[in-house]
Amino acid sequence: MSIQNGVVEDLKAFVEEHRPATHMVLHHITSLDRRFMLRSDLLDALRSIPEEDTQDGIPMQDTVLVKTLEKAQEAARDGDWFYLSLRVRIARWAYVRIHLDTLDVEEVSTDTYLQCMEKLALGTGPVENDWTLEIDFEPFTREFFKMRESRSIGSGVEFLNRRLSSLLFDGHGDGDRKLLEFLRVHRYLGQQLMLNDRISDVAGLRDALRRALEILSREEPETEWTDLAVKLHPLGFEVGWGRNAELIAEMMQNLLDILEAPSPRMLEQFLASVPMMFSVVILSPHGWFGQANVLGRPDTGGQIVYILDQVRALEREMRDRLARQGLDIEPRIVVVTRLIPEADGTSSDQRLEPIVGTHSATILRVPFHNADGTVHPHWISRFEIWPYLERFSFDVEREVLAELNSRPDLIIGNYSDGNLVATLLSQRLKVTQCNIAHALEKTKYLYSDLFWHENDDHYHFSCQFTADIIAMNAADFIITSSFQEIAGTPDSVGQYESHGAFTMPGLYRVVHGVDVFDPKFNIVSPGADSNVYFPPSDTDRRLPHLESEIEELVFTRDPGGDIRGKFAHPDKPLLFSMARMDRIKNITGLARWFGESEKLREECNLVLVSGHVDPAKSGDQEEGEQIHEMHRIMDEYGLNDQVRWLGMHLEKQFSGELYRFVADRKGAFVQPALFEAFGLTVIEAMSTGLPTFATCFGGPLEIIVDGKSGFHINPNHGDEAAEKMASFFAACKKDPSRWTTISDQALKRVEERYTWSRYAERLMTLSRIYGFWRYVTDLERVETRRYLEMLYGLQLRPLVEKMAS
Ligand code: UDP
Ligand code: LCN
Repeated sequence: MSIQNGVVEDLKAFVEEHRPATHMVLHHITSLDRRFMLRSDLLDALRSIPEEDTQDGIPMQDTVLVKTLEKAQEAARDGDWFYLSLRVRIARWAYVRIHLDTLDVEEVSTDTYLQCMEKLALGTGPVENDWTLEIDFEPFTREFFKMRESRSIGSGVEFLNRRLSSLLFDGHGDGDRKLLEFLRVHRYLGQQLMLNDRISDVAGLRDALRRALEILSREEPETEWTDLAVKLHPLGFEVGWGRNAELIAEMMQNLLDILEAPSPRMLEQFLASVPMMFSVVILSPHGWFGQANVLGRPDTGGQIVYILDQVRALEREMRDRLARQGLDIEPRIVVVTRLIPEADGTSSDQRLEPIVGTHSATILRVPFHNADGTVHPHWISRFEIWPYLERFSFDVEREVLAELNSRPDLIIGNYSDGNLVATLLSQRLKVTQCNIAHALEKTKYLYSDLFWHENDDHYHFSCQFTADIIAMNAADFIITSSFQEIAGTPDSVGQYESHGAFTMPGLYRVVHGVDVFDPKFNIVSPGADSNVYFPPSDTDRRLPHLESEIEELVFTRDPGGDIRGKFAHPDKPLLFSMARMDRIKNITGLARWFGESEKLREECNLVLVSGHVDPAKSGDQEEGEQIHEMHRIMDEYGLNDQVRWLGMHLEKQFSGELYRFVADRKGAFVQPALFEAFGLTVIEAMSTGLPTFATCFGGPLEIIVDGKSGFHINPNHGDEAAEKMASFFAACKKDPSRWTTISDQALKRVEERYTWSRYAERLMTLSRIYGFWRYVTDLERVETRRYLEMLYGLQLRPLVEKMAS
């Protein structure tokens, strides 16, 4: 019996046996008279059941009934039926309904449940002959391997390696022949690599490997390929096995071992060395992508920081690997974004911009075209760009091919728009596709699917969610920064998981959107640039010339212009926060908690780097509202001598030194967001040894081990968060080693898990394994591709056209 069925059966059994108790609990909930209930509403209702209410001596709260109801993510009432979507475990769902009179419990199918939600959302009765498109990917993936355990989610490549080694070499298949063919396809600009056609079968390959190993055993380990080529070439080997005799022998021995009896580790190690990554295209279409003066503009934040750091780390890794393989090839990385002619003093109007800190990576900017063929001159919000992307993908294809002189070996999409363009390009060029979401919008907004219609003119989620579903299913692999991004926590739904089943009434119903048990998901977390974010004790690398500038900015300069507030007691430790001034970042929330907490105000001063102090400087409606709110809070609580608000955007080197400035004074960092998809500032702060308090909703929950390498705070309970921070400062005052312990643990945590070098190593290994997987299993997946094309052509394109008209 599946876990889902087990839970439903237990519920049925309880209800049958304890009808009055069931009736009482349901009556308690439904008396709230709500059509839809969120998990939090249900939990509140369940917790308000009086403690004296018991069943067979057990408090009602502990019964199977209440425990099962606590698993509901949503509930809704339709006449006498009470519907529940139960998340019985991480990423495992069951849908049930309970009849409020007869107390019948029935498990219902996903589509029945979704249909009921549609009916309730639209406020219609059962509609005769109602036909709605159902999107269902399950039939296409039935044949594929899926993981079963929730703890395997996000470790797709390990699972795949195990499967691959057994599938390829189980003695029945022709795995070794496929491997031979795979080794023969590698070329670089017409130059054959690895094997030439002197080796025609597996027996020949084994024989050649043995003879080559014999030759190599007589050579000095450092002998270079160029000196060995005359001996190895006649056996059928080409350049690519290693720079010198030692490395070549190691790789050849590894292959012989694999042909004898493969293990997943060996296979991974071997594939990781195959020279197949020479050029990578990274897509981030929505623009303001540059290296100076672009961060802090609408829509640009961590994604740009992430990509620029990613490129530097990837290029280093690609160069190292190629050098190790004995290939004198300069790898190419091209970041593609849009060219914005009205660039407002930034470099966004330049076609090409070399990326600082790399040998040859570059930003390539391609303009958006209007329907009449003219170039669109201005920035466009990420919610509005759908009509431009198809044409953009064709223009990019041409420009990238010209720039690289060949197809890229890997295409990486970023965010919904980049992942859609990556899909179109990868399908046309037949290149491995990797997706990175950064933030999926669906979970950020309450009922963004069920009540999509209400906000579609503004957000165009009908386009965005359709594009997301298409891109997720098209990708060969998806990397995420955390586990929760894929499958949440025991209590909360993952960002990808929320695309498993949902409905957009009147548009379509998704019964199997994306399966988080698919091995395409891999957690590969980013890092913080170690040249910028390092601990204060690393004095040689510090930038002392910035010290007086920071001192002036934080303490001495008179308020006015971009600054509000000046500390009356500058000797107190600093509580620091830095983020874009979006509502969800909750910087205003933090100011309010601070204002309301006598204790916190007593212990520390608050420094905020966010938005603009002058609302006239903001061109963004949401930011403007937050700025006004911030002024109101500072007025209301009289915060001018305890809060320093710096309404400016800081350059990276400067902010690195600012984190250390705060650490020098035994301060702390706080990330108070209502939800944070990952949270680069959290690892930046931790990398500089700052004790960090960060939201428990989203990535920071995984980054920080609460109480050990930092602290979690609940943004919905600001008073508790303020108390936690105040107690920490008070404890540090009494015992300064408290600060050092947390600081050391923060440094250790990021060093172990969040570094760009580890990221680049994983990404390069993954791209080879998924490339190989695609090759040997013929993972073109024609059926899925055709289905995706239909969705694109018949669903997304009309939506986009409607939006443009
Ligand atoms: N940032 C910055 N200067 C600022 C504000 C932010 O350099 O004045 C950087 C910050 O250091 C971090 C990024 O912007 O690298 C924000 O990324 P995060 O993941 O925290 O949030 P996002 O803005 O992507 O939602
Ligand atoms: C977008 C976000 O919202 C952040 O949480 C991430 O850290 C950033 O992108 C980089 O992935």
